[in-house]
Amino acid sequence: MHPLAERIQNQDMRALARAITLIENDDDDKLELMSDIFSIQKQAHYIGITGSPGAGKSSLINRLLTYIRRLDLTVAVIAVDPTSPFSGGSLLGDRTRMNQHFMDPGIFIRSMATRGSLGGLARSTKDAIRVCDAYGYDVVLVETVGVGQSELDIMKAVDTTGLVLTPNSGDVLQIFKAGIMEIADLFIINKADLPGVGKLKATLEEYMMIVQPKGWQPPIIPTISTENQGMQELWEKMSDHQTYLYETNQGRARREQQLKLEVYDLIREEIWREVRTEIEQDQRKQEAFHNPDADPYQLARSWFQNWMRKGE
Ligand SMILES: Nc1nc2c(ncn2[C@@H]2O[C@H](COP(=O)(O)OP(=O)(O)OP(=O)(O)O)[C@@H](O)[C@H]2O)c(=O)[nH]1
Ligand SMILES: [Mg+2]
Repeated sequence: MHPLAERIQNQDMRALARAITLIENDDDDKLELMSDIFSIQKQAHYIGITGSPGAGKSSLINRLLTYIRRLDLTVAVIAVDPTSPFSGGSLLGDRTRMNQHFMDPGIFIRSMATRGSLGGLARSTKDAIRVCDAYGYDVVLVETVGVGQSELDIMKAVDTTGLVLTPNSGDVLQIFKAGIMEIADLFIINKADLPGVGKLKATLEEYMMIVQPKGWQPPIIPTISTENQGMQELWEKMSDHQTYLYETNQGRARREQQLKLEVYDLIREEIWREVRTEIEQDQRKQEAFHNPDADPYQLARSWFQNWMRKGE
């Protein structure tokens, strides 16, 4: 077993942090580590919290953490790419908001910024979630700003996705266009102290009438993070969704689909890693890039076939 995996199994928090760094850096022994991590995987509930910048995701998570801890469950929080231009410097804000939790050994908080990695942001995040799971956390919460494809992909890798909306912000249409509505398992109307809650609720209900989801009906939960309101209902609905996933055929089908996508992704990453390494180490191939008239289709095809033949 990979030494880091063994230490993580023994709840060594420094090993946990090291492993996530190794994942971020796309280290050579990442796959070996992850395979070992997978073999010690526990049964954490993976929860994604997404929504527009400033919707109150971090404030909400902060309150939820307190609530979950009172139930004697342990929690890891992964804040994805908080330095992106979309959420400008909110890590500092998150630190202040979640500060009270830093001394609690039942809570682990970590941010990730891994745009450059081979498998992409979603891949690295999923690996980081698994490492937290192997460590033994009961719940793994992931915060992302719901823009871009990679954020969408992250949400496909968790069990339960909560979409945070705010009344009167007019972000529903944008979120709708970005395809985020479809992946939401829970609609959270945060800042429910502001006017417009009823209207937003009606819009969401209308939306659900049109799409008519089979099986799970996403509940609409109003919350006021600043006043610590709605956390009990939110947590209950999250738990209900986890039960749904494990006890129904639709839930099982969804997990099977996730497994398939993940295997495809990993194969793609593996092939790309190998082919790219070979091309980068081949002087003659590198020279071919200097020719401005080179046919990219022809190069890609012949080099790929080249690489395939080598494996025979
Ligand atoms: N009125 C009101 N304000 C809130 C509520 N929840 C959060 N806020 C405020 O909204 C602002 C943004 O909160 P954050 O928790 O940083 O939002 P976020 O979604 O994590 O933001 P990013 O990570 O930057 O995308 C802060 O000023 C919060 O105090 C709420 O329920 N009601
Ligand atoms: Mg935040």
